[in-house]
Amino acid sequence: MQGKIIRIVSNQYTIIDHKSNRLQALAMGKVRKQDKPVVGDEVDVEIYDGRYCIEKILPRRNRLYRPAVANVDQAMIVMSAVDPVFSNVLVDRLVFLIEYSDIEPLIVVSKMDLTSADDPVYGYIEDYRNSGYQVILVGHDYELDELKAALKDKVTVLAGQSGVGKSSLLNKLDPDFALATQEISKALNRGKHTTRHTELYEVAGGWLADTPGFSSLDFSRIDALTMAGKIKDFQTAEPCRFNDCHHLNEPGCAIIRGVEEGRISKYRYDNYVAITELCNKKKEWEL
Ligand SMILES: Nc1nc2c(ncn2[C@@H]2O[C@H](COP(=O)(O)OP(=O)(O)OP(=O)(O)O)[C@@H](O)[C@H]2O)c(=O)[nH]1
Ligand SMILES: [Mg+2]
Ligand SMILES: [Zn+2]
Repeated sequence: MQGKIIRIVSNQYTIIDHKSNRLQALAMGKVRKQDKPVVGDEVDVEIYDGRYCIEKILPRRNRLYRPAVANVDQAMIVMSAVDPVFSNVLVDRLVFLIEYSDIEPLIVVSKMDLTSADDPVYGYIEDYRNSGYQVILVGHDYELDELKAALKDKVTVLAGQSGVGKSSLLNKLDPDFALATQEISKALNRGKHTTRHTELYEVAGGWLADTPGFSSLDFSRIDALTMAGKIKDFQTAEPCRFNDCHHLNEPGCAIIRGVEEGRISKYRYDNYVAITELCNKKKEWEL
């Protein structure tokens, strides 16, 4: 049978099958030797001697290392409208890293209750929507229906700087989830050996990783050309005729023309240019 790993504690794997049954399994030695299973992995499970055993990891669509999660559908970027003030630079750093990892970004703007009608955040929200990103607004007295619909049936990781309201949002989405993650961080802080523990929690009919990701914002191992190829608005614009174009100052570049003609946002293009300076500093395998 097949299922998804949602929790790993040493060699004990909690797997949920397609009928939402939870079962406890062990990993066969050969599976652990290849590439250790991580939460989010889809696996084949067999019964040996009356015990469930993971026989095989199915091919991964993508994989994150911090937190270790496979087959991630989307990363929810939480950015507050104010306090701290909305930063398109930070949003784009996250968006570009997330798209580079073959994961769909979902932008959630929090603390919208603290904005007045003329807040510049409304312009940014429109720009990101025009660029092809889903942007959901939340705050005190905001309905969470749209966010819940976006989380349903998806594996989601969280991203966003401190103080933007990630915990408050989770607490509102599902008080049980917030409690569960609090208990875990307490338990982990108690011992000296704070083992890394990532778990997928069922929230709004989907799966949410309990540890936020993309906190390092390190572009040094990222190939700028590959990154450019995955940025949403760089793809929807008429494609660049140079397949090795970095879209920086190449004459005849379609992206630069898109910026000049207003189809691609100037500040988002500038964010891209600034980030390319941080790329390709280290080889993928260097530590
Ligand atoms: N007005 C308003 N305040 C909010 C909202 N969401 C969060 N806050 C406040 O913002 C502060 C930070 O919220 P947290 O949920 O702790 O932020 P966090 O992203 O979890 O921060 P870290 O755990 O440090 O990463 C708290 O004082 C919250 O009460 C909101 O939608 N509206
Ligand atoms: Mg928090
Ligand atoms: Zn180009």
